[in-house]
Amino acid sequence: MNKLRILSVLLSMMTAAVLIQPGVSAEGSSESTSSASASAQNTSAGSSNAAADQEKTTGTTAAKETADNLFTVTFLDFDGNVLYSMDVPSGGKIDYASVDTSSLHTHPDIYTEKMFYQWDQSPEYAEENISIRALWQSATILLKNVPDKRRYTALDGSIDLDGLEVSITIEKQLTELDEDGNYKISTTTSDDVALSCAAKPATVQEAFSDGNSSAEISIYPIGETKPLSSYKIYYVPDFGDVTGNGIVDAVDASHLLRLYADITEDPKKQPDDAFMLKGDIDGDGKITSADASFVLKYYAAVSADEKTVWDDIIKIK
Ligand SMILES: [Ca+2]
Repeated sequence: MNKLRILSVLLSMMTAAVLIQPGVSAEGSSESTSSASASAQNTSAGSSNAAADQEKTTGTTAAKETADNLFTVTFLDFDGNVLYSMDVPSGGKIDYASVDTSSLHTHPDIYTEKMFYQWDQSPEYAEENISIRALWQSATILLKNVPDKRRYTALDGSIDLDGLEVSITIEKQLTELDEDGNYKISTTTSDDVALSCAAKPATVQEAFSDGNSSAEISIYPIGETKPLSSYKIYYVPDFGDVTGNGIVDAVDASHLLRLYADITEDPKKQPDDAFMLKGDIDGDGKITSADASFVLKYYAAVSADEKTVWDDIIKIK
């Protein structure tokens, strides 16, 4: 049912807001039920004959005998098709609460939830035959940015969600019409829902537990079973060791500088992806002197304190 709990929560909050409006409220409607049937009984009591039959007859059937005083209230779905109709005695309260709008609750796709929002009009009493149309509200969750960090140099810690951007757009059909005669739509977007998401696997250890050097991380709204999106991360234990001799030192820095000069001269010398994972230190997609500088910085820091890790030098992406 609830594919996207965040959406459901938001939508139910909005629905609660709608429900306290006069004429649409559940309380108001239950009042209207008793008032309508009271009015139906009054009608039958008012007819001069059949006083004896009256006791055996329900208020509703009694009302139907006086068809002149009965109005049809037709409830339409979002597309204008009949959802439900009821006969209400003239002047009787319209029982909005008896209209089941649950069939209007759909998931057009896994990112979107659509449901009943309000009626285009909500007269309290039946004074004519009337069609009342359902207006919708929808919530769409959108992943704008996956987390920044793609490369991990150690197997400890959690998957870093920094940079994750998720937004929820809420659209509501209003009762007012635009110039073309369509219901106006209000749109609000909320961007502060990134904290409602979780990564699976959640830790670096788990992600690379199969021994591979790349892994797929999925982003889920918390409590949901369908991911919003997924992205690839890499385990790069030899980060910065571009010469591949097991240590990161000044030789790696000069190797990067030489490569930078070579690429500048001949762009075809662009290194492969595997090299870029460990050599493009700042993650800008290019090998430049900046990468060489970071390697030197790391080398100097490790020489001074062997506990230095790459994340002390630069936030690796
Ligand atoms: Ca770079």
